[in-house]
Amino acid sequence: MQEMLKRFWAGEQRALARLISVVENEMPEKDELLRQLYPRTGNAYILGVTGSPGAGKSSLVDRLTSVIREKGETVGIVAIDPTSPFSGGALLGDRIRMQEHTLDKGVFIRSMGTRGSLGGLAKTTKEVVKVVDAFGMDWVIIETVGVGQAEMDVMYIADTTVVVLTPGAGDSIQTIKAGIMEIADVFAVNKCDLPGADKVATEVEMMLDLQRDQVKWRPPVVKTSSVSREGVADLLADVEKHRDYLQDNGVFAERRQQRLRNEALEIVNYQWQRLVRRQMSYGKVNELLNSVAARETDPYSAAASIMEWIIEQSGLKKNDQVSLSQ
Ligand SMILES: Nc1nc2c(ncn2[C@@H]2O[C@H](COP(=O)(O)OP(=O)(O)O)[C@@H](O)[C@H]2O)c(=O)[nH]1
Ligand SMILES: [Mg+2]
Repeated sequence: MQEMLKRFWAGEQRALARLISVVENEMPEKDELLRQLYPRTGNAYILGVTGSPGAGKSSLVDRLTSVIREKGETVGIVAIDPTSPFSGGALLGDRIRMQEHTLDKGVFIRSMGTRGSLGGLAKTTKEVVKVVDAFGMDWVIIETVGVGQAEMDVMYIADTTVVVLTPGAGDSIQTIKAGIMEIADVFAVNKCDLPGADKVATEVEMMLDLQRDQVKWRPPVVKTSSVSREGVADLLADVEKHRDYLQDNGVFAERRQQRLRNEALEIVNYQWQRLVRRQMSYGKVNELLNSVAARETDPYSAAASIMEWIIEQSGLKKNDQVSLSQ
C-alpha cells in the first residue's frame, strides 16, 4: 500500500482509482489508509448534483466541469448509479457523456454502484470523497439520483446541493419528492432548449416565495442546457455565490466542524457494532442471547451484561490495536 500511496501523492490517477477500490471493497487496510490520507483532506469544495433519472445530471456535470476547468481548477466526479451492478465500473453512458474529459489529467471520474458498497452507501461515498479530496482535486462533484433514502443521505456530504429539474412530462414540481426540494441550495432547470422550462422555473420561484421569510438563503433558479451550454456558467456562478454565503456567515466552518465531530462518533459507532457482531455468535454473548430467547433473562439486563462483558474483553486487549480495528 505504501508504494501505491507514493504514486497517489505523485498525482497518478490509476493509484487514486486503486485506493478508492480499497475503500469501496472494505479491504482490511482501509482504516489505515484513511488515517494516512486524513491530514490532506478538507480542501475540496463538495458539490452535490441530484434529480430524477434522465434529468440530465451527468450531461450537466460534464458541462460544469468544462467551465471549472477553464478557470484552471481540478474536478473529481463521483457518480452514484443505482443501475450499475459493479462498484467501480463506469457506466457506458456516463463514459460517453463525459468523454470530453477522459484525457484531461485535471478531471477524475468514478462511477459507484449502490449495491456495491458494503459499508452503506452514504458512508462509503463519504470515504470515497475523502480519497478524491486528499488527491488534491479542487472540486468533488457527487452525482446521485434523488430517489431512495440512501441516495438522499449522500447529499448531506455536499457543501452545496444543486437540484436538477426538467420541463419533461411529470416533472412538475408537485410530483417531485418534498425532501429533494428542501435540500436544494440552487435549482437548475435543465433542458431549457426544450419547451416548458420557463413554466417550471416560475413554479419553483412561486414555491420559494411561500417560504421567503423563513430562510436566509433563497436558492437561485437557473435555466440550463447541456446541449446549447446556456446557463452553465451562471449555474457555477450561483454555486460559488452559495459557497461565499456559507463562508461569510461562518456556516461553512461550523458545518465542517460539526461534520468532523459526527465522523468521529460514526467511527466509534461503526467499530462498536463490529465488535458486537464479532462476539455475537459465540461465548458469553451467545449464552446471554439464548437466555433472552428462552425468556429467562429480560433483554435490558442482558444488554447491560453484554456491554459490560464486551468492554471488559476489549479492555483486556487495550494495547492490541487489531482487536478494535479488524
Ligand atoms: N434536449 C436536451 N437534452 C438533454 C440535456 N441534458 C441532457 N439531455 C439528454 O437527456 C438524457 C439523459 O441525460 P443524462 O445526463 O444521462 O441524465 P441523468 O440520468 O440525470 O444523468 C440524455 O439523452 C441526454 O442527452 C439538455 O440540456 N437538453
Ligand atoms: Mg447520470
